[in-house]
Amino acid sequence: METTLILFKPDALHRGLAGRILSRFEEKGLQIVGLKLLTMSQEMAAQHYAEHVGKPFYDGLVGFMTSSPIIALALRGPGAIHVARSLMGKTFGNEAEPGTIRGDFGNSRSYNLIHGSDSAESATRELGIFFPEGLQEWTPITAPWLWDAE
Ligand code: IDP
Ligand code: MG
Repeated sequence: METTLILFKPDALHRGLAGRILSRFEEKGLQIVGLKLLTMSQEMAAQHYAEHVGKPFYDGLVGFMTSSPIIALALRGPGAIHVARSLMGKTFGNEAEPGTIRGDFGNSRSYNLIHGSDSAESATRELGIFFPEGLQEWTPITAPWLWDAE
C-alpha cells in the first residue's frame, strides 16, 4: 500500500476542473486520506520544488504555484504513486496521451494542472510539507474489492 501527494495547481481551480480531476482518481479506486484547499507560501514552494532550483523555469513555476489557491490531496492504494502518475500523463499537456488528465485537459508546457509524487521518497517528503499534521486513517467498506484484500 502506498500514499502519494497530489496537487491541483492554480490552473485546475481557475478553469473549474477540480471536481473532474478528483473524479478520475476516485473512479480508479484510490482512497482519499487527505484533502485541503490552501495557498502555497514561498517557503512551501521552495521546499516542494527544491530539486528544480536553478532551472530556467523555476522562478515562473514558483510564481505560478503561489499565485492563488491549490488543492493538496493524499491518495492511497496499491502502487498509488505510479498509478496516479499514469492517470496524470506526461509532464507537458501537448505531449501527454489522450485519456490522461494532462492529455485531456491541457495543451500547455507550463500550466499542466496537476502534480504527483514521483517516488516513495518524494511522496514521504512531500506529504510532510502539505500534511504535517498527518492523514486520516479509515477503511473504505469496498476495500476488499479495491485492493485485492481478503
Ligand atoms: P512532473 O510535474 O511531471 O513531475 P517535473 O519535471 O518534475 O515534471 O517538473 C515539475 C514542474 O515544473 C512541471 O509539472 C511543470 O509545471 C514545470 N516544468 C517542468 N519543465 C518545464 C519547462 O520546460 N517549462 C515550463 N515549466 C516546466
Ligand atoms: Mg516532478
